[in-house]
Amino acid sequence: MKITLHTIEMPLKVPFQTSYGTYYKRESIIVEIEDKDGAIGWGECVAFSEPWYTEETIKTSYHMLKDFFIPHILQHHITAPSELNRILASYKRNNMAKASLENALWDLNAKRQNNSLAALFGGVRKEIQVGVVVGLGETKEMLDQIHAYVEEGYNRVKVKISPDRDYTLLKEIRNEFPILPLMVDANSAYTIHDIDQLKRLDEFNLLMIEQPFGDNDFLDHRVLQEVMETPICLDESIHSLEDVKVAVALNSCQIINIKSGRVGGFQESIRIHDYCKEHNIPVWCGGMIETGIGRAGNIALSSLPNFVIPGDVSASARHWEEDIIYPEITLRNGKIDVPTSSGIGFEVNRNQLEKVTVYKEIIK
Ligand code: OSB
Ligand code: MG
Repeated sequence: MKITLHTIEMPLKVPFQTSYGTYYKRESIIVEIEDKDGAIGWGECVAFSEPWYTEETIKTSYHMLKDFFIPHILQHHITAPSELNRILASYKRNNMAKASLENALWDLNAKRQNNSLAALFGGVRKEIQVGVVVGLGETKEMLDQIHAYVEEGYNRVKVKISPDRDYTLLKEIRNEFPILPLMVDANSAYTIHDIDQLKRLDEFNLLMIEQPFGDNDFLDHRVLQEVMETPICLDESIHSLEDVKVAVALNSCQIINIKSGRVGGFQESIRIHDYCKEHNIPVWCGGMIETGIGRAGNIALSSLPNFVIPGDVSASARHWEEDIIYPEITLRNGKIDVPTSSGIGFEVNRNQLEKVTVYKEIIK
């Protein structure tokens, strides 16, 4: 097995502002695994350049992959993706680095079996409903963006909020879009002291509010959910099935956002999906401003039965002038087709990958 890490850098079409700060470009690590027969699997590390969303960064992930995870799997000849998370459990956390490797192994295994990733996961949908995220900005700009996305066919819009941009902004959005399926994401910008301010958002008939409080604040989220009608969805709080069990037991939320990077790979994502299905907790697939490689995995995951809410799985053109896969991901009647060809179901555009690569290394 030969494993290559491609560190890439892609400019975002439009800077993306969250309550953490503004993302101008996307640095990312693309993991390429080639087996002895020349079959190739692809994975994408979704850590960001700064440790805002979780503690991982592109550099810490690179260190984990190069110095621990890849040497470990090469030395022990590990090829089964479903086993990887358990095998690497003695290395603490660093879930995004683990996921990039595991997900590449899933793609490789699917291709070896000539099966699609969605089929391997037990997916049931031929197409998935999709949503899109609008970052913070001038209200007028945000309204224009929402108009354009609704026009393109997106059937759910998520808007980033923060304590100084919530009620008035949502009032204006609701005036223009009274029945649009709308939700908000606070990215941990509030604390328990803001409960009264958050309760006012109930009047906007939001699908959910995502991660109002910090990632460890299971108890505070429970207190908020007791007094707020809008369902709470947890994103940053969920790193494993264990976290989901705590959230469900405490009634900290009613909905879970699954991101394979945050939970350490597709296998843990499927376990969470299954648990939530059993406990009547709807799930949806989050986004990490991925290239088409990461997004392709998100599409396959979203084909599972309990992904009942449109996710942040937008088209290639949402963030990129040119994606590194072909065909690019596009909407058809507000939906994305789940590929049936083998693996992630898209080809990697080697030319484009080379163009955006800043550093390439084979790890032994
Ligand atoms: O909370 O979902 C989030 C982007 C950066 C950091 C956190 C989040 C996001 C998104 C994803 O909202 C948007 C996308 O992938 O298009
Ligand atoms: Mg979020």
